[in-house]
Amino acid sequence: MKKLVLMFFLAVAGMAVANAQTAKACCAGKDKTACTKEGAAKAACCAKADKASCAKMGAASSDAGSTAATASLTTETFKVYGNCGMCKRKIEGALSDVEGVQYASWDVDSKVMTVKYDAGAVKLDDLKARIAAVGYDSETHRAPDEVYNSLHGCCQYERPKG
Ligand SMILES: [Cu+2]
Repeated sequence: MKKLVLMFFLAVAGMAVANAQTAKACCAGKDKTACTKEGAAKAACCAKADKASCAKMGAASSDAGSTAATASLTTETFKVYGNCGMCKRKIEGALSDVEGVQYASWDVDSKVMTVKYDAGAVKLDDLKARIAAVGYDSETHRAPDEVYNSLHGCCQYERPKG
């Protein structure tokens, strides 16, 4: 129990340090994207060095930890065979814990998978292989027959030739 409390305090302290560094970069003018404030507001930011008066811009503000990753996301769309909402959960679930994947969505009607990912962390081939591993074919990656055969009856989509 004591360990948990200690970890909590360390996490809070860590966030405070990160905020202070953001404000410092802003004040020094090193990181122009780190501070949206000008003039008096910027002076207040520098004096207080807190995140409320020195905000980071855009998507970076929501998650300071992934600032670098959000800078270079690749978006790809490709067809994944499937039938229903249950398929959708499995297909998207195959990518939910993959490092580097920021977004994964499969459209039941069009069968189009859209992924946004960090190409430096994971390759499109790996993503398609993971989807195939849970039973779903794409044009380039075929699911193992035994996995396909174990899908729920309503999910056994018409497979592409091959
Ligand atoms: Cu299904």
